Amino acid sequence: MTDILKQIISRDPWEREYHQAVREMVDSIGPVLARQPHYAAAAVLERITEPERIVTFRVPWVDDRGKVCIHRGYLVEMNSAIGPFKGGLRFHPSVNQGILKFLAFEQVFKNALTTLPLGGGAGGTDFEPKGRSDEEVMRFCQSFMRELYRHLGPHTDIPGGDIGVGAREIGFLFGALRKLDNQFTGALTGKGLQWGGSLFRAEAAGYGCVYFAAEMLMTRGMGLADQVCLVSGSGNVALHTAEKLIALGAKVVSLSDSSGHIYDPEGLDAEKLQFVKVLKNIRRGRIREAADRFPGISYTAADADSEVNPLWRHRADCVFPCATQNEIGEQDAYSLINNNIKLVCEGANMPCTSEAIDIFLGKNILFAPGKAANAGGVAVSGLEMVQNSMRLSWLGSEVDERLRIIMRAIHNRCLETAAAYGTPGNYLNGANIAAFVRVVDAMLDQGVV
Ligand code: NDP
Ligand code: 2IT
Repeated sequence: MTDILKQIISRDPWEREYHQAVREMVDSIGPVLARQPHYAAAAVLERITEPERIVTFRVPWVDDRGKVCIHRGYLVEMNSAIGPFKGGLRFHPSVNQGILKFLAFEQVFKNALTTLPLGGGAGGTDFEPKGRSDEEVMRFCQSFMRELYRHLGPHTDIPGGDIGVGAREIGFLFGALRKLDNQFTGALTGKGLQWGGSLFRAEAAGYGCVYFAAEMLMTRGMGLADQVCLVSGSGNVALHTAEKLIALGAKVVSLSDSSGHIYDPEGLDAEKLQFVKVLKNIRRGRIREAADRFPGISYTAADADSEVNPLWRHRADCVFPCATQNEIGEQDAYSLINNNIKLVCEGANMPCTSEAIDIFLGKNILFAPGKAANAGGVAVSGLEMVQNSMRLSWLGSEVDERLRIIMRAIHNRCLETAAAYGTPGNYLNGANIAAFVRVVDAMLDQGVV
């Protein structure tokens, strides 16, 4: 194990997801450190793995029954060498400092790949919006923002959405921020279209992920039409990934939530997808209800004791994990390989374990790491910031075209960098190295700060 990993693990032994994210980066950048001896002399790894700032704070609020509830809020400001801190806010009971450090670390490099001037961060809380009334979510968001607002600003830190933070939460957070700041600065992204949001921001992570997959398939003379696709999750990223796949003629046979998955051998169509969108975004129901509604769809409950997640047992050509971290483990990867998959494109952040990735790369499967494949979300957040600065809104077609250009540029950058460092076709190394070099060079230009 490298010295930097030993140091990180001994300092914060419980931050497993953070160790995993750092290990994945360190495993890729050996050739860079060998070619650039001044990096090690300048202690770049020690510097880049230590957040610039972490804030933790109490979030007190009162639920609908009058009970006082206390949650913990976090803001991890990881690196602002190439721009103000930017990353998602996650509201989920599993949130802790290690998870947000992993997300913020990934975000630093993802944002560097977009070519936009965005630093990296992440924030969130262990509050669970699921099952709460709109009024409870509003009171929680207002309390959360009462502390967070002092750290935000259009040139300082501009959070966006992530798990558990969608249009509703961004609305309540923005209302609170505007009231506290007494300014309409747009220091949150994912805003509503009538109050500073960008067309295609909601779609961007999912659509961008599919654009990336299409580019990868093209390198092997294939397209997405008729490819059988497994998609996990049924949130923002999953549903827009499915939507674009269907639009491009692929056959999407699954969606999931943390309780289980649905399987549709015929492939979801626009009507079924629309049902799921309303179910998840408006009725806030569970994915199981899609199987109750459509006779051709079956539902299988998640099974924590099973070695292989039943979702990853289905036959498919392309796999889009779009739910959460570490949802594809070693045995899941073997199951997918045995079913002859061709491509794994990470819509979520770090959904594949290191063991699973090694299996995919060992079998020469097209594998796209999340920091490249799902960068479309934050890229369009960056475009939302540009539109806010100019006080105008671009047409949807304009934003979508920029998204396509950005995803193609990231794809090509990954491929070129992978080849330049002796691992042609390895998108993981390409993404990690290209992003690392951009951030580190900016840090070195700016001295020891
Ligand atoms: P949402 O909250 O919209 O959806 C999350 C989905 O994942 C839900 O279906 C949820 O099911 C499921 N899920 C959450 N936690 C778990 C878990 N522990 N086990 C199984 N399923 C789970 O989030 P997003 O779609 O925004 O985010 C999904 C992933 O994409 C995350 O990794 C996020 O970091 C990443 N991402 C998000 C971007 C964005 O712009 N929103 C951009 C780029 C990446 P349930 O309802 O049961 O919890
Ligand atoms: O993981 C991610 O890139 C996000 N959750 C989006 C962050 C953002 O600021 O739009």
